[in-house]
This record gives sequence, C-alpha cells and structure tokens, in this order.
Amino acid sequence: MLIIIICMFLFSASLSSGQDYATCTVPDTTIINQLLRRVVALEQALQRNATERVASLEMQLHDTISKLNNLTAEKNSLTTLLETMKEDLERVSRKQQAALNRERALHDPDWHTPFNGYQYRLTPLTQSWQASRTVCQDMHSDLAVIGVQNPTTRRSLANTLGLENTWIGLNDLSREGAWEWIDGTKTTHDNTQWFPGEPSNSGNQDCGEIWGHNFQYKTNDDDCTKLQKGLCERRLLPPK
Ligand SMILES: [Ca+2]
Ligand SMILES: [Ca+2]
Repeated sequence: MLIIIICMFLFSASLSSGQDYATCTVPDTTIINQLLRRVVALEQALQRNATERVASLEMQLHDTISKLNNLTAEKNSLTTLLETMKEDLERVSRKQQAALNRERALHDPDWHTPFNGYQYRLTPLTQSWQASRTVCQDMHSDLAVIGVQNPTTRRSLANTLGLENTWIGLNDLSREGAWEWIDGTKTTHDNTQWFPGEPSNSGNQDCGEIWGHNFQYKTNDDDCTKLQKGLCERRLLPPK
C-alpha cells in the first residue's frame, strides 16, 4: 500500500518536474523515509492549521455571543427606561388634565363652590328622587351627602341656592328604617339633622330631603316619587 502511495507521489512529482518516474520501481529506503517524514510533517502542519482555525473561530463566536448579550442587556435597559419615561409622561399628562379640569370646574358658573372642596348645584327640573339622582350622575356628580351633613355648610348652600324641599343623597330603600347616605355611611346624630318627629315614614317615605327655611333646612323623609329638585354634589379633586 505504501509503495502504491509513493508511486503515486513520484508520478505526481514527474508531472510537475518533467523527470521520468513513470516506471515505478521500489525506491531507496532513504527516499522512502524522506517522503514519509514529508507526509507526516504535512499532516502535522494541516492539523496545526485546522486546530488554530477552529480556536480562532471559537474565539470569534465567543466574542460575537458576548456582544450579542451586551446588546440584549442594553436593549432591555433602554426598553425599561422608555417604559418609565412613558409612565412619567402619562402621569404628568393626567396631572395637567386634572388641574385643567379643576380650573374649568372652579370657573363653571353653573356650580356653587363653598370652601369644603365640593361643588353644588340644583337639578334643573322637578323630578323623583331616583330621576334627580340620575341627572346628577349624568353631570359627573351625585345627590349631596357631605355638604348637607354639616349644619353650617347646609345653611350656606340653602342661602346661596335658595333651597326649598330638595332631594339629597339619603334613603332607607334597602330596608325600612335603616337610613344611610348614598356613600354607604350610616346615619348618626352628628351627620343627620332630622326635623323633630322625622323620619316618620308616613305613607311609605323612603327618600331624604332638605326642608325649606321654615323648617330650618332640617332633614325629612318623603315619598320618593314626589317631584322636586335635587341637590347635586361633586368633589373638586386636587391635582396629584
Ligand atoms: Ca321609610
Ligand atoms: Ca316624613
């Protein structure tokens, strides 16, 4: 086998050098050894080149992966920063919108603004308690609770708005005699100033109203279907 390889090598050499090795005879041992050493050296050189090339490619791959990881981390960091900036922008926008809404509300001529952080107005038509409440809710408010629990504020509202019998946010619709404000607060001696003898539930009275001047603007229960105006209340939210 080795002789065949050597013959092939000699034939190849004859083609490149022009020397005639066409007749392949068994060469001298020295020549064979020289050729063998050249083959081994060539093989070792090829092996070294391949190893170095693989090592170089591995380093390049490692470097590329490292850069990719760095870019991914940078991208994640920028994404987080972008989301934070977006949230900050939205918060500022909401704050500006709230301040704008508050400013508009403060200058809304249809609403009265006492000093308790709320605004008040009467519903335009005489309606049932529930219909009056719906009108208030359509104006982003509800029937009054806070302003009519405090005697001083209630009297101020009565004088300013000219309150007569007026629906407020009070009822015992859930259970007879269990009076509560529409914000869920139970009635107490301090937060509900009933006119003496009230609530009477006379003929089934489940909705609360403020009585007029002659009754010191005290509270009474009345038939919920009675047609009268309601007192709407909305909170002036300070910007956050
Ligand atoms: Ca009742
Ligand atoms: Ca009554």
